[in-house]
Amino acid sequence: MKLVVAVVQDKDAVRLLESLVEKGFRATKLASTGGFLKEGNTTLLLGVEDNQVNEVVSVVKKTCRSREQLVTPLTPVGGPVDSYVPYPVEVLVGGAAIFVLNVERFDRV
Ligand code: 2BA
Repeated sequence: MKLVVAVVQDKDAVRLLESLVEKGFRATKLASTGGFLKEGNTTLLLGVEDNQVNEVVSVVKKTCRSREQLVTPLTPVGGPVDSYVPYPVEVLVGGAAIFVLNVERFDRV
């Protein structure tokens, strides 16, 4: 058995969850925050059989898409604030970051 952990954008999360549940997968949705942007994203946990991992990954790939996001850098601490102009920079946020972990034991009681 494997645990698939997928970090996705909030905008794709509901559609992704619907597609996965429609295909019979069990999933848990967690509210998470990206370490870099410090904005909300969604982490899905799915316990699946080894032979189902590829199907889950392909549903994620089909449902989630990359988006450009503007980020305004913070004012440098201790630096000259009056001459600092915080130009927004574009960051490409991926469709999903997917991790596949081995599950040692799974119980449902
Ligand atoms: P964030 O950490 O908020 O990152 C959002 C996007 O910012 C990233 O998109 C990437 O394009 C950029 N970024 C992240 N760290 C950066 C850095 N040190 N320098 C420059 N740009 C950086 P993605 O790579 O698609 O990641 C989207 C979200 O997936 C991340 O949100 C994070 O929550 C999660 N994630 C991605 N890789 C991860 C990893 N190796 N471990 C844990 N979570 C990860």
